[in-house]
Amino acid sequence: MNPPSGLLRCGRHVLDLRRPQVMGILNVTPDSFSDGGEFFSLEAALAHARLMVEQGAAIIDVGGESTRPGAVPVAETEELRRVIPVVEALSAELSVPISVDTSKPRVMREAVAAGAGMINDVRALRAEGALEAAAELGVPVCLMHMQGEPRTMQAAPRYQDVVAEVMRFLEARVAACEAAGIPAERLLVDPGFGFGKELAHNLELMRRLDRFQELGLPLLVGVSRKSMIGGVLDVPVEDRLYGSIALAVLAVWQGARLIRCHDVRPTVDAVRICQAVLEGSEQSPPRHVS
Ligand code: 7PM
Repeated sequence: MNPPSGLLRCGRHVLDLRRPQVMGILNVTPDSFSDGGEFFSLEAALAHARLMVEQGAAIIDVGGESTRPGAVPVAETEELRRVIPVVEALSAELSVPISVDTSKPRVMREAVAAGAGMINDVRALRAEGALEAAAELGVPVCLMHMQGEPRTMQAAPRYQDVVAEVMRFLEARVAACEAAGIPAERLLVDPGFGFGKELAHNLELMRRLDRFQELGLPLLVGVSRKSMIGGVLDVPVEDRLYGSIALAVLAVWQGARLIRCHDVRPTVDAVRICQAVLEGSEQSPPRHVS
């Protein structure tokens, strides 16, 4: 893992993963943060990021490519146009690091130049030139498992043993990173809930999540509002908060160190309660009183 320290240097910030933390999601796709009409509002996106930090997010994940099942790829120039102004504005003002949710080497480079302190890649640096870019940039990288590509990944995902196969994939990507000059101390791993997985696969990954601790790297988990909650509860995306919290607790209980989510305040409370039980005491001071 990153012990001995548990501290991850993200550019000019340090992310403390000695205890589990929350990553707030900031989507900068055209369907988010409308200006009241059909245009994306930079101010609305910035205000939402500020709110998530006030609510206890330890890092903000900025993404301009929709990786939703069935989504079509976004052109590089369009992704840059969406992401870079937001990264630039946020990194200048926030007290927490920014991660950039991208698979494109040029977006990684320009985002880090604009102040991003981490790369979150759902393709685990498999794109042409991505390993080299990440090695050069020197920031931490989250390697996520996905079977297939977003456009088609939910068509017929198949596994013999989903946990073993996801583990083997992540081990191979960690090895590829090390060979490219990215030390393990700079890596996080993520089983990629919902990315080329059916409900039963997602449930099994969560049931056996503790196995991923064997990799010895900090584990990131993203389950917020995902279809596996809809699959169990049969509720639409706007009614998935309680299911998201339940999954976040199961993940932290089994060793996850970073929970990627939309609803930061309730997730931070749940993570802190879970951690208090794991530790036997609540050590951090109250965040808000009344
Ligand atoms: C629609 C459906 C839009 C799903 C966006 C999504 C993860 C991630 C995403 C994750 C890491 C979402 C996903 N999910 N990065 N990016 N891990 N590391 O639910 O699980 O946000 S996009």
